[in-house]
Amino acid sequence: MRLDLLRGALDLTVPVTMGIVNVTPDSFSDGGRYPDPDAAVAEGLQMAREGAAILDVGGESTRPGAGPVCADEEIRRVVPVVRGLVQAGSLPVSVDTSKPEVIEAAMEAGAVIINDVRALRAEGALEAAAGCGAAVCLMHMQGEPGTMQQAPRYRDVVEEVYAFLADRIERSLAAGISEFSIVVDPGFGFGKTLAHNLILARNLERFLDLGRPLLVGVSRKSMIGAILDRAVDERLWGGLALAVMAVERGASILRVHDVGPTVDVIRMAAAVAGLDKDADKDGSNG
Ligand code: 7PM
Repeated sequence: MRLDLLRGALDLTVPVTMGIVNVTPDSFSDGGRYPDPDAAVAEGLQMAREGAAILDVGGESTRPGAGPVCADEEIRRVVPVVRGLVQAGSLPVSVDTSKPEVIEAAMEAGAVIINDVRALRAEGALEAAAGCGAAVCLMHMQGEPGTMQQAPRYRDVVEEVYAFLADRIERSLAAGISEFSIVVDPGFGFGKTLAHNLILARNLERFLDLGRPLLVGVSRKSMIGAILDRAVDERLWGGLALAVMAVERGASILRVHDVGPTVDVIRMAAAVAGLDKDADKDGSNG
């Protein structure tokens, strides 16, 4: 599988990691009002050295209960970090946003992928992404971040998420986005109970029928906390287990905080799954 970008393409024959670069208040250097773009850029470059294939910059907290951020504030947070990462070099940069103004500013600054937890449902977002030639990640979410975890309900979570993503693909194509520039994501934790998340993980292969690369974001999420009774900073191993299972079920992009460990896990899982042809041909002992 391949993902076409505005400049170049990303080979997804072997799954890759997308490193999470947060520029939200919880990641500010003073723990308060001012984001530190240099620190965020340094974090991103470290992830690049650890083997990330994409860096995902986010300025709007989608934390359950988080308040909204205006477009100007989001642009002030995100654009300096995108510029810094793009100037430093090699990796495609994606930006986590739903707002047309931010999509345009981010693409202008050199981003090539728009990762939207609202799947471009905001007024003008589809047109903005199509107009700038962005590749897009379309994610499923039930409700809005502030209230989505209050009472998630589905008749059939897999089929409802599938139908939603199929519809968002169709609308993206109609807006002029190339099919080869679309990624889909079932949106773990976004308006889902633990049971819903487990059913989605178990049935991840169903989403391959959409014909597009699958992105999975489970890194440090509450589904790991709920099963293992672990705090956020103790969820690495649970996340790595889920990474193995996601690769076995056909995921192409893993959105993670811990790039280095995830790269090792992907390489092992991909070698066994037969995705890494070089590993199969290797004549060395081992
Ligand atoms: C608080 C709660 C802070 C949740 C951050 C989050 C995804 C994403 C996020 C995902 C895609 C996190 C989430 N999650 N984009 N953005 N897929 N495509 O845990 O699963 O990172 S934010």
